Amino acid sequence: MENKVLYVRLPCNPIFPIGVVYLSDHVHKLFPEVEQKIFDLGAVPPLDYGTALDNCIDKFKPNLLVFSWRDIQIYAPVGGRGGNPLQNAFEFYYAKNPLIKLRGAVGGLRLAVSYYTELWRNVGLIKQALKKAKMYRPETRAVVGGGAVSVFYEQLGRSLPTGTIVSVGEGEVLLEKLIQGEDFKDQRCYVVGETSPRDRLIHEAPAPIEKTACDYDYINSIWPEFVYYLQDQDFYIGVQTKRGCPHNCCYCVYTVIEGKQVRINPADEVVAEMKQLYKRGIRNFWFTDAQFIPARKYIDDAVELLQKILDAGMDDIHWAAYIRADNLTPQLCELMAKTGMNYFEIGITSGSQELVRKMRMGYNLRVVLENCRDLKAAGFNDLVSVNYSFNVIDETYETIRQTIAYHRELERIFGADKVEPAIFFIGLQPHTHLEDYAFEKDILKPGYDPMSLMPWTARKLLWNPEPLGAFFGEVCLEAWQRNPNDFGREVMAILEEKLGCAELNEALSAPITSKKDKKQLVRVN
Ligand code: B12
Ligand code: SF4
Repeated sequence: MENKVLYVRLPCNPIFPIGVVYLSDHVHKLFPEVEQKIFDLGAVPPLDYGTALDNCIDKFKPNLLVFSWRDIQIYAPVGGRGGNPLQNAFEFYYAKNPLIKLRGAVGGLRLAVSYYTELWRNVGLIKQALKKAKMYRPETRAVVGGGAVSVFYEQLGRSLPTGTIVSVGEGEVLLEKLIQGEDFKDQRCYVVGETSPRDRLIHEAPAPIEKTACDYDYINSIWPEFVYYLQDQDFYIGVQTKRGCPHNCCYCVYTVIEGKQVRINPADEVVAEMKQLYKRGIRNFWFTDAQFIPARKYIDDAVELLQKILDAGMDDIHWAAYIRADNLTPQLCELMAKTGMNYFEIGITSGSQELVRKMRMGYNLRVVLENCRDLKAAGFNDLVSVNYSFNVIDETYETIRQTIAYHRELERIFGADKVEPAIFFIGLQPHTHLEDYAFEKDILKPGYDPMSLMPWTARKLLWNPEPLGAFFGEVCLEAWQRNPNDFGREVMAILEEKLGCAELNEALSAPITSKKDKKQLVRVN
């Protein structure tokens, strides 16, 4: 019997399901005879998930179920699906007022319930779909992948049905092999109940495939609900321009999952893909790369792409991306402004060069400032989100003062209303340098469950260790109390009131003082 592939994007906030779109496009280009369908639970009301999925399987009768699971970790300084997770956790851990502590406990409990409910619900949907599909085609297989699965592949396998294939990273080649009925053991995956994840599976390099423009006419034919995402004029549709990141930031696992080898999608193909969306009325694009300009050697590729976007006549678009602002030139800045970049996120994590070095981020903060000045001079006048994560490694009152000095300088460059400090606390992820550090410092023991939301584990995973943990806890609580709608700026203001602000030059210099520092630097290089 012929192969029929059903892509199920598991429930998610309304983010364009670019992962399943690219996978189905890839499969179609290789096997045009294979019938495919995309079913996006992100566009279905929660009460209808089960019935809608059953109906879809009844009609389509697939023999390969491809489940895409995007996100699991919910710690963010913003309202999440079950409330504001960071606020609840901090109220519970740090509030002195017993009523606020109680509110945090109740909120935290609500959150934990919603977190575990979501996990169980997604696993339940996978089981339900597999059972249903097997009624029509007993040979049906389920394969799960996506961002969340790539991070938590070892843990998620425990609750999935026997025989489910759990995939890490890009899924194109694995799907090719499954469709051809070939052996797929060499792929970055394992089969629940049959094989265990290989040691260092996550560190294996992804397959070097060259991406071509996604064929959106075809996508529309297998996913009629696609138009749902075209209706909202403010919506940013994902377009990937490259894969991989050569950096080593201590808390990031994506440099491993996507690999350190940067693979550029040809600019003509990216533009051809954007043009199809443009013709359908899309004017907002999110370049979903881990980093849009991962290193200086990719500046020319970014220039080529942006120039080709202009040449294609798409001069009324907006775009956003994660930008390593240490890799800009005046020419690139000009193109960025001209092509309509109206939002970007810089993840410098700290404004102290010394800490940036210790966290292995590879940023030169002085260069970032110079480039930001170029960007402003080129006419960029929109919003910049600067991601800070306090208290990652060796934070002191002095390094906090330096971060404030750095942030104030960014405000002088772009305007205080244009620079949004996004205060994140790192959610510890497996297979990162930070996890090794936590083992070394005895903060976590090998074998801990990185997905646990039990208060005693979550307290360690939501990275805010003592001696400064309680201090940051109190600062954040005060910020939520004073101005919950402008949390990041309020945190900066309170920190400055309490600690003052360093000289900018202190923030930008990172003296190597000890042997230990030197050793660390060698390891970074
Ligand atoms: C760009 C991005 C964003 C942008 C998205 C913009 C947009 N309009 O698309 C923004 C900034 C908005 C964002 C926000 C968030 N993000 Co984000 N984001 C990313 C990033 C960098 C790229 C995602 C992407 O689109 N990649 C390109 C597409 C093509 O790849 P893909 O979807 O992963 O699909 C490929 C593979 O995963 C695989 N695959 C996918 N599905 C399947 C299924 C099967 C069966 C198989 C075999 C393979 C497979 O094949 C696909 C093609 O190669 C990733 C990290 C990363 N480098 O991937 C984090 C990431 C997805 N984000 C993450 C998170 C947590 C969030 C937030 C929830 C953060 C927060 N706490 O607020 C928010 C909220 C998102 C929401 N749902 O509301 C996590 C999710 C995992 C987790 N820890 O739970 C990631 C993985 C980062 C991380 N390391 O933790 N994000
Ligand atoms: S630059 Fe970004 S994607 Fe690359 S390793 Fe650092 S945090 Fe990860």
